[in-house]
Amino acid sequence: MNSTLNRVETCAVIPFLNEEKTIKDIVEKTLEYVDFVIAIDDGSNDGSESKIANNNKVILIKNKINRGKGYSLSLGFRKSIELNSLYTITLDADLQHPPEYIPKFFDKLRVSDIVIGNRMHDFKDMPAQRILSNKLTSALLSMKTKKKILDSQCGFRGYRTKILGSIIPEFLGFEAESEIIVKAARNNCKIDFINIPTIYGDEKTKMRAVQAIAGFIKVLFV
Ligand SMILES: Nc1nc2c(ncn2[C@@H]2O[C@H](COP(=O)(O)OP(=O)(O)OP(=O)(O)O)[C@@H](O)[C@H]2O)c(=O)[nH]1
Ligand SMILES: [Mg+2]
Repeated sequence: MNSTLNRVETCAVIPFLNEEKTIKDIVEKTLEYVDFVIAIDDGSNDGSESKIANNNKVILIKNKINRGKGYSLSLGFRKSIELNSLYTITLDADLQHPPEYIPKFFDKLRVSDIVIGNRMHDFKDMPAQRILSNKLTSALLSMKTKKKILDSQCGFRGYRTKILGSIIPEFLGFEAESEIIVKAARNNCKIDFINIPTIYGDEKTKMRAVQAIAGFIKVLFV
């Protein structure tokens, strides 16, 4: 069978947990730039899912219980592979990642395997502990991968779908985003960065510091 038949060009994977204020907006805005949105409801209990309008361009995957961002990303990646897409974008559901930047990711993906959003050129609005943790984790991952990693924790990314099979995360939580970088470097993927704005509003982080640090340390040893 010719694998170019029925090719979907672009998918966006949006994992979310209790984002009832923003999920409708982010899904609708993202659909302006991609063929399909794959939204993964990771055990939300605030009715987020019901805010997503019925649309045959939205594929909703539901975890009965909360499994973690890494686990949810892996489900989204598998679905995008199954759809035979060319490019896969990931973005957060809390409106920190403006969908109007998606075309810039596609442009860069013509010459890269993975494109990661970089916020570290603009940190006036970034909380101090995030500046510190992003700088530290990026420096450690740069040493581990021997590549210049500018913003290791940014979830706004673009991937050539054909490389996703080799970087699907095994870690379940936020540390999966670091694991992906390690696997990509190991598989000689071409990793690039594009500047995106740093946006922090009144949203509350769902990241738990102790869990995130412990997870990151484990990734350093894979
Ligand atoms: N699937 C899944 N997604 C989650 C989970 N926790 C958070 N998310 C989603 O992951 C995205 C990022 O979560 P945040 O809590 O904002 O984490 P962050 O952006 O890395 O941290 P901040 O810099 O503090 O904003 C959002 O879209 C959340 O809804 C989870 O347990 N499972
Ligand atoms: Mg956030």
